[in-house]
Amino acid sequence: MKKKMIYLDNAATSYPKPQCVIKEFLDTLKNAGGNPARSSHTLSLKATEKIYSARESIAGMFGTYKEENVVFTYNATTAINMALKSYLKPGDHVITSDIEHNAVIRPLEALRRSKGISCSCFDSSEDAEQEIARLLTPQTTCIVSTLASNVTGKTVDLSSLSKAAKKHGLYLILDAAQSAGHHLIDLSVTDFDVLCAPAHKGLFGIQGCGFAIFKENERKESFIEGGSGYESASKEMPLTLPEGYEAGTPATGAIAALGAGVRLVNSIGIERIQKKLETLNERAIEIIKSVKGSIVYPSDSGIVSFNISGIPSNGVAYLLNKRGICVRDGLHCAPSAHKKLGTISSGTVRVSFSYFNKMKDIDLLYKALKEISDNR
Ligand code: ALA
Repeated sequence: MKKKMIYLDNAATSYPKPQCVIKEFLDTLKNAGGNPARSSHTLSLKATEKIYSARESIAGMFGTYKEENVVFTYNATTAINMALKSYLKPGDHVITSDIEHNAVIRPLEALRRSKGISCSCFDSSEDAEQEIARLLTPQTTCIVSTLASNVTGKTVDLSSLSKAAKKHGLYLILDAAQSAGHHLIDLSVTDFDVLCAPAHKGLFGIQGCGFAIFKENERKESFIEGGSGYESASKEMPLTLPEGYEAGTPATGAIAALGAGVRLVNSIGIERIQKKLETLNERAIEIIKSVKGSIVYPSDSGIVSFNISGIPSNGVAYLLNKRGICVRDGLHCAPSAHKKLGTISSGTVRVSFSYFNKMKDIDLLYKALKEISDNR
C-alpha cells in the first residue's frame, strides 16, 4: 500500500489543493477556454467573467472594493518587482525590514545598480513606526516590508507601517506572501500603495499566479508592455488599471482557481484559520522542543524553524522525507532573516502548516524527529 505523505511545506506552496479550487480550474479549462477580454464569442466572454469574479473576490477579501485595482501577475515576486520598479525614481531612498525575502532584496539590489536607489533596514523586533522615523532621510520615498517572515512567521505590524507611511508621506509596498489568507488585512483602514501576494500559499490557488492590489487607479511607469485587448491602436500601455500593468494572455485557469480559493478562505473565516495555525504552532514548538538536541527558534503564524544539533538542516529534511514528511531546509531564499536568527551558515529546518493540517501530523513529525535524533 502507498505510504501516506505528511505535507508540512505550506509556506512554499499549500498542498493538497481543496476540491473547489481543482473544480474551478477544470471548469475554466473545459467551459471557459477562450482568451479573456479579447474576442466577443461565448468562450472568451466566459473567461473574462471568470477573471472578473476572481478580481471581485480578492477586492472583497482585502476590503478595497475596487476590483479594477487588482492586477494579476505570475507570482508575488513579479508583483513586488512591478511595484518597486514602477514607483521608485533615481536617487530614492527606501526603508525595508531586516527579515525580507529575496523577492524584495534582489529587486532593491538591481535598482541600486540601475537607478542609484539606496536602502536602510529597520529592526523588525522593534516598533516599525519608531524605527522608520529613525531611518528617514530627505530622499526617503518608500517603505517596502513583509508582513510575516517566511522563515519564522514573525509578523511586522501593518498598522505601524501604515501610520509611518501616512505621517512621512511615503509609498508603502507590502509583501503579503505569508500573510494573505492567514492574517486579517483590511486595506480600507490602511494607508498603503501596493499589496503583493501569491495565489499558491494561504489562498490555496495554484502556482504561476499572484496579484498586486494598487491603491491608485492610474499606473506609474509601465513594467511590462504588450497587448491587453484595450486601447489597441496606441503604442503605449493604457494608463488605467488593471490593463496598464497586465500585458499578454493571463493564466485564466489559475486566476479562476485563486478566486475559488479566496472564496473558500472567506467562508472558513480568517480568524478561524489564524486560530488553527496558532494551535498547530504551539503544539509543534512543544513537541520539537522535547526532542533531544533540538534548537527551536521563536516562531509564529503556522511556521516553525528549528535545527537538530549534529545534523545539517538538509540532512534532517532528507531523513524526514524518507519517512514521508515534507519540509523545507536551508535559507528559504531569505538570507537577512537567517542572519538575524544566527543561522546564515546552517540554515534551518522549516515546518509550515495550512488550515487543513491535523494534530496527528504533528504527532507523526514527533515520532520521526525522535527517531532521527536517537540515531544521531
Ligand atoms: N518563498 C517560498 C518559501 O518560503 C517559496 O518556501
